[in-house]
Amino acid sequence: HSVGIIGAPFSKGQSRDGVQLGPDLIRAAGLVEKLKGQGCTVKDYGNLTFEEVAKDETTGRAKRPRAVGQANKQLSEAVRKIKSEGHACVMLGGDHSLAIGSIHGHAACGTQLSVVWVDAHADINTPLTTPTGNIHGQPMSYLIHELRSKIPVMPNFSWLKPCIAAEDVVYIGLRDVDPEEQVKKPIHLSYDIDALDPSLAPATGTPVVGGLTYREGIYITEHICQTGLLSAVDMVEVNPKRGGTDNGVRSTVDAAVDLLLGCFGRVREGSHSADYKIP
Ligand code: DIR
Ligand code: MN
Ligand code: MN
Ligand code: MN
Repeated sequence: HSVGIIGAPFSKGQSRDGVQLGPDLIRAAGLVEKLKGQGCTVKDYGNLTFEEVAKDETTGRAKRPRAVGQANKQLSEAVRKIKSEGHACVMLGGDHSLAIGSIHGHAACGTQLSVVWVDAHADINTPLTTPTGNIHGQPMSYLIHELRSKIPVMPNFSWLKPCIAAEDVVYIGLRDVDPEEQVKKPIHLSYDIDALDPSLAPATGTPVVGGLTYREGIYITEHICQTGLLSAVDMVEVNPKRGGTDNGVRSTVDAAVDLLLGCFGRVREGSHSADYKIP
């Protein structure tokens, strides 16, 4: 696998401080070295930088639309570039509003995508119906063709056009686990760490009891790897300020790294040599 990594230290799609630390934390846990150790070629494109937006009033109920729109425009362009250079793209978040730009940039390569959304939450509220106003609970609504008429005009979102068909979205982890259906299109895997059980991944802004086990969480990545169709991955919502203890933070970050390794060929049966090839 040839992997391109882009960090997006952005938190304004929700209200809790800390999730912007995710990209550097996941790197510090050895992601690049471990991917190389299992035979991947890795290019790290570094972190995006985001400018402050002075006045950012709500649109409908959606909070901080200008900051979120601008950050996702930058991310979309970065992902598009990484895909055009031939890599599987890994986007390290940051909060889940970043799936807007990540999926849009991936889709800009021209192929119809399928999206596998692994999350405790569906993240398909619209800016008018959201109960919290947080855009990390809304990204799917901006991306799906069928919901276009439900989305108002928003500042810094004019670049965004829906690019996913509703029938091409698979949800996993909505506290009702289904193995994903057969998909033939390139896969965009969007992994919210809160899909995992909080006992395993407590360092996240909105933990919900009854989540995926380590085994279930990793199984999804291994299965998707084996399809040979994985084209981009988001790993989002790791927040070291919400973990409670150092151990809680460590286990969350380690889980994020293991999920990404599973995406790119690691198998739990043990360590094969670096030149081991996924059949
Ligand atoms: C909630 C929380 N449904 C919202 N969403 C989260 O704000 O719309 N998504 N945390 O991952
Ligand atoms: Mn989410
Ligand atoms: Mn979630
Ligand atoms: Mn593979």
